[in-house]
Amino acid sequence: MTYQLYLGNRLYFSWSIAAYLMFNRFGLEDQVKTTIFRPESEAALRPMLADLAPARTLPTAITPEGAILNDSMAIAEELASRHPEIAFWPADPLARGTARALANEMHSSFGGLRGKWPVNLRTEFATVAPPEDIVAELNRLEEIWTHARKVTGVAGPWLCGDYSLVDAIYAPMATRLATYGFDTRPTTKAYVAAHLADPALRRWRAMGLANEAKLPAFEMPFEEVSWRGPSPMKAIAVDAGTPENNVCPYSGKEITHMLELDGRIFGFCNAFCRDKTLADPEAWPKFMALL
Ligand SMILES: N[C@@H](CCC(=O)N[C@@H](CS)C(=O)NCC(=O)O)C(=O)O
Repeated sequence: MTYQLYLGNRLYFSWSIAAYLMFNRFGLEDQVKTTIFRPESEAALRPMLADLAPARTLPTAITPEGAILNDSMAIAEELASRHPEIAFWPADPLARGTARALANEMHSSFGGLRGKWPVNLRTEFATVAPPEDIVAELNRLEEIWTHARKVTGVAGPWLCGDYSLVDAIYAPMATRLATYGFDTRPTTKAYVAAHLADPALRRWRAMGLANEAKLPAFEMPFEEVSWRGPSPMKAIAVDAGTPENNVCPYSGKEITHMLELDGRIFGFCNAFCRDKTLADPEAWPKFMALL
């Protein structure tokens, strides 16, 4: 069974992050073929999607039968119906209802944050004082995230127990709050930190850093500061040396590109495999197994 998944530039497209996580955080990565669109601006996207009609936005997923799911919640609910063996939603009815309520609120609300404070996985900015309309949305997020944790009694990092669709839906909001330093409220702070440390999100960001251009139309004119998530291990690209491994840890193919980490050299089958690893070595279990 293969799904086609169409997403936007990994650094800037918010709902695309959630859709990527819906497949890759829940073990469906082998059942999905992903295509990334890279418009210079959001306005330039529509003509690029002509072949996906009636879809006009990203993400869009196409089921094996050809149903076009051009909405994040449709993708979420369709995956949950099609894969009852996967815990997309919590099994407990109280947690499941709470998760669904919060996921749908994300989808229908927070227009101020979504409209004016674009997702940016490339960098973080010096803390910006949130304007008045945004303060109300930040307070609302703190309220509903605290509520979800309280009613479901969770001790772990996620909203309603184990990581579920509600967490995938809020992942781009969490990174957005980190990007502008809006993550000051206590529940928000801990929840944002959990997302920034999440290996699946770290892999998405690492692929973005490796493969996506900096696009002025998606950037804000603020001072850049270091990433608020875990600092990546320091590795550098090298042209010479003898790698410890014989084949690429991801593809098993012949080595053409190399990096150095802690004085040790490792090889990969192309620049992308090398560069996504350079961006965040710890995010890649197959590389870490090698290390
Ligand atoms: N309702 C859609 C919204 C998706 C959406 O607005 N995507 C933006 C990019 S993050 C987009 O495609 N914008 C281009 C446009 O509206 O023309 C969903 O939940 O997936």
